[in-house]
Amino acid sequence: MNKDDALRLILRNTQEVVKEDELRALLENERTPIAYTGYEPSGKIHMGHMLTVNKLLDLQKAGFKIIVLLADLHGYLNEKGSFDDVQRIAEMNRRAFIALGLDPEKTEFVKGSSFQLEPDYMLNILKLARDTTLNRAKRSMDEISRGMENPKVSQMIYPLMQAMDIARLNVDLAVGGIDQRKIHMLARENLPPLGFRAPTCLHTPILLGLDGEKMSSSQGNYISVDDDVNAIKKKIRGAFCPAKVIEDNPIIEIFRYHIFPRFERIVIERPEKYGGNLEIESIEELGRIFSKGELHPMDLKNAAASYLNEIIEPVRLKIGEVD
Ligand code: TYR
Repeated sequence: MNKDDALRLILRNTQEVVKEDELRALLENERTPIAYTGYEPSGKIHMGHMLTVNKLLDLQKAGFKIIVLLADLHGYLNEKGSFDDVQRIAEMNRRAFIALGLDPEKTEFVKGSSFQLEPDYMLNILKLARDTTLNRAKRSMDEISRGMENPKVSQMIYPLMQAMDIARLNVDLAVGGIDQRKIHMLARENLPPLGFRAPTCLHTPILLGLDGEKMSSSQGNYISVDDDVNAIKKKIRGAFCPAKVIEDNPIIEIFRYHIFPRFERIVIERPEKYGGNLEIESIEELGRIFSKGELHPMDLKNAAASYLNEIIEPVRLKIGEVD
């Protein structure tokens, strides 16, 4: 792939890159650049996770080496379960990420606890603690942790460790949702005084839930990789999808972020009397047709459910198989 195509692929569906000239330089580099994303262990791998997984797949195609950090200790610090729980769930999550297409031959999976308790790493955390105000650490967690009215000290250590992971894993490009931005900016500023490189950062948008509200496990307003075909259909059928509106329409977002990156061309099946099947080659074309009212939300939803199932079904089956 030539550099321009690689850059275009990397920037597709992202919200922000800090900074584009640095990203360009990484592509020019002799050395294979390293990109990473970290995930707190989660009981359900869902469409939100899939968005950054899709981006890691793009980066892999563009020639990056990929590291996935299974951030078990971070989950522990952020009150996601006991230390045993988070380690166990991290292992399950590794299977789901592999099933989503991150080939274990080409992707390095690293558990946070495998290096974050080393003396050198911890000394660096303490150094970073001396350079970071409490206020900055707290603000960097605004969009990552609930309950920040009364944060624990552990949640102030969390962003320092995330920054230090970047240095320790020798990461060139830190990838995450836009909610990771403040921690990444802290890393860019506070790593260099300790003698480490400032990472380039790439942020994906945060997707809305199917009801058009924030995604939330308590609302069940998203699709996870273990949903079966009936659950997918039911959730999509109930989703918010106003006719002719493409902005903040969660079904259109599913096409943009999940379906078009995996299928070059899609077919929307419709009975002859409603115009027959529609072949669509890009999200732009879909947006034009839908906003003109030439495609009914129900037909769009049926197609979304069937393509999503096509993506998720093999994942569901594979999760049981991968070692
Ligand atoms: N902060 C990330 C999240 O919200 C998890 C993470 C942890 C990412 C450590 C990177 C990292 O080094 O899920």
